[in-house]
Amino acid sequence: MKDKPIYVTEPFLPPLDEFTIYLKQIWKNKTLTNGGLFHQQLEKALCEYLGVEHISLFNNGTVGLITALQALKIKGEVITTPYSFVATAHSLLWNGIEPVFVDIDPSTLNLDPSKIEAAITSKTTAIMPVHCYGHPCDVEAIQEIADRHNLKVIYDAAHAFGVQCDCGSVLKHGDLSVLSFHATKVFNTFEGGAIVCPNAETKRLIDRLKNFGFVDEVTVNVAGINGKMSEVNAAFGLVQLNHIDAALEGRKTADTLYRALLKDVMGIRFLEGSGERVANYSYFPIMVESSYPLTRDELYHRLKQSNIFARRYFYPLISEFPVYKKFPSASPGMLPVATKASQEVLCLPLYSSLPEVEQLRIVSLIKNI
Ligand code: T4K
Repeated sequence: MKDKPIYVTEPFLPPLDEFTIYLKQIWKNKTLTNGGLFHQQLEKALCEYLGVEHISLFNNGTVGLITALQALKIKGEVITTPYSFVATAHSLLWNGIEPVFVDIDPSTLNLDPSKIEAAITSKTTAIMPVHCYGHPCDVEAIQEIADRHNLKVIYDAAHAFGVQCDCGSVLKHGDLSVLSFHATKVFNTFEGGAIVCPNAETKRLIDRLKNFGFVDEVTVNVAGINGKMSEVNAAFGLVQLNHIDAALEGRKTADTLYRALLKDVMGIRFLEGSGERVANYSYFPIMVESSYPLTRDELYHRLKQSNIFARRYFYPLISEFPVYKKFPSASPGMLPVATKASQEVLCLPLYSSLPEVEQLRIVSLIKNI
């Protein structure tokens, strides 16, 4: 008999009866969406939990990214990383912006600040870095470059729920930060996302943009979109927030165990922990190097045969997809670190309810090749 399938992640589900209480309330109130009570409560609760001042909820992270670019009126070229989920660059194309791919830092797999300046042209208007796997970017170096060249910074913070840096929440950096609350994320609302805004005025603009541009019942002053989060999603977020610390603790335990078990395996390297900075343990990427007896893809398939569904996040690179290949900055020769990382990376299953016995099984498969 085959072992039970283990996926790269499993959504964190709080007790169902706690959610039912909220659903009954929705049935009673009959407000299903358009900024209802739970929407307002979740915005407030998230500001408190994350340590930020203004949040605008969205129906998913991708629409959040698209709207963030609209809010800042970004045009021309934007410098970004090829080592991310494709939604990062798609948000640029949907705004008619050319993505300019810049290589990543081998130790963090985030955009390498030392390579940014060489990619700036007269058309560059912004930088869109990603806090990949929840590891904070070098926010100070990026801001310094942005200030020097008068560029905006929009962080794709899809992986960075709850991540701290030396000066508090990493989400406070840049002009805007965009979170994803997709089912596969540390904190989820089934589908969902949010933009962290620096002030009330920007939040008001973004709130309008996500509601078709309505100022009031009869006034529309910008071409907005429908990016609203429903009451059901917001209610789920509120329930989940009550249990998020336990979920993060479960992830931390699993992360620690992997690190201990895999530390001396020849040819398997993993990223350093975030040190003093607080991580959220959202992924557990390993790099399968040439000294390991199998290639990354062979290991991926070998695990699959044993019903372990690890994932190659992020392979292929965004710059390798046909829709992006045409851009000059997509040339693999200019992206050696990202290319190597995408060929070596394998994200092992990591979630709060991952049983220790399954982790032991995964590690013994990796060790006993
Ligand atoms: N920026 C970055 C850096 C991102 O990583 C993402 C999304 C975005 C922007 C866009 O944010 P959103 O618009 O999505 O809010 C997944 C997610 O769909 C995507 O949200 C995520 N990043 C990306 C990294 O991963 P897939 O295609 O790999 O997901 P899928 O359906 O294969 O799920 C992976 C595993 O999770 C499944 O094998 C089983 C488990 N799973 C999944 C779902 C959906 C469940 O157990 N239950 C579920 O409901 O993209």
